[in-house]
Amino acid sequence: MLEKYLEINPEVKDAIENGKPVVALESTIISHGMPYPRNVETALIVEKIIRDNNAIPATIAILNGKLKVGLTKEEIEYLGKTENVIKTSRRDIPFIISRKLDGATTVASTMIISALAGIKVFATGGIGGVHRGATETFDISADLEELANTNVAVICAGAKSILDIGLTLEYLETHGVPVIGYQTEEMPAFYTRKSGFKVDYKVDTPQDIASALKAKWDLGLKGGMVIANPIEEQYQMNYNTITEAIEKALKEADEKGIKGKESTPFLLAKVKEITGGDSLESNIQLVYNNAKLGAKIAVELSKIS
Ligand code: PSU
Ligand code: MN
Repeated sequence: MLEKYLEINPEVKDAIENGKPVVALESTIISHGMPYPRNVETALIVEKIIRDNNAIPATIAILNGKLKVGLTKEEIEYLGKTENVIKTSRRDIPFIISRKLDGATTVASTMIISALAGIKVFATGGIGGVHRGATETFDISADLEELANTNVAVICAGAKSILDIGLTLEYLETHGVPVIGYQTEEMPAFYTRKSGFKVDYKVDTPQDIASALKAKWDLGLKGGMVIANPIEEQYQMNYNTITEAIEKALKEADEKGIKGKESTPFLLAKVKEITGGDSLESNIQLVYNNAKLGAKIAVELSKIS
C-alpha cells in the first residue's frame, strides 16, 4: 500500500535495506528558505558533504503527488527554480498527493516521510517553533508536534530569534523532546552561537548522540530529538546586527499582516534583505555544518543498530 505513495531512489533504498547510514534533507529550505540559484547550489553541496562523511543523502519532496525520497540533481534544480511549489507541512500532505501537486516539505513533513522510508537522521538549518507573540496569535509550528511524535533525529543550528526561543524550549520539554547541544551547554540561536538559554544535555561526540537515540527508541519513547549544533565561530553574525534586522523584519511582517505559513519565509527573506545578504551566507554555512554532523551521527547509529 505504501508503494502507491512512496518512491525511494534505488541508492537510498539499498542503503536503508542494508543498514547503511542515510541522512534525510528537507526541501522547504530550497523552495522557500533561500533564493535561486543559491538554494540549488547549497542543496547540492550539502549532499556532497554528506557523501564525503560516509553517508548517503536523501533530499525529500513531493513531486506530482508522489512522496520522493532521494531527489535527483534535476529534481532539486526544478524545485529551486519553480515558483509555485507549495510549502507542505503535515496538514497539507493529503491534498498535495490527491491533487498530484508539487510540495516542498518542511521539517514536520520531512520527518513524516523519513519515518515512512525508515530513515532516522535528518539534517537541516533551523526548525520551526513557537513564534514571538504566540500568546496572541497561537502561531506554533507543526514541527514541534512532529518532534513529539515521530522517531527522527533533527540536526539544526538551534532556533532563530524570529521565534520565542524560551517558549519553544518549554513546548519541547512538555512533549518530552530532548534538546541537546553539540559540544555546548547553550542553545544556539541559528545565526549566533548564543541565545541566553540552556540546552537539556551537552553531548560531545556523535557516538554519544547515537547511543542516546538508540536507548530512546529501544524503549519505545516515541518522538524525535533536537540536536542543536552551533554555527561555526567564523560564520556567526554580529549579535546586534542580527537582532536589529529581526526586530525590523518582525515589525514589517506585523504591519503587512503576514501570518500563518507565510510568516517564516517572509521573515527569512526580509532578514536577508536588511543584512545585505550576510544572513544568507551564515545560513548556508550552518547548513553545511549540520550536514556534516548529521552524517557522522548516521554513521554511528548504523554501527549500533
Ligand atoms: N527555518 C529556516 N529556514 C527554513 C525553515 C525554517 O531557517 O526554510 C522552514 C523549515 O522547512 C521549517 C519551516 O520546517 O520553515 C517552518 O515553518 P512554519 O513555522 O510555518 O511551520
Ligand atoms: Mn506557523
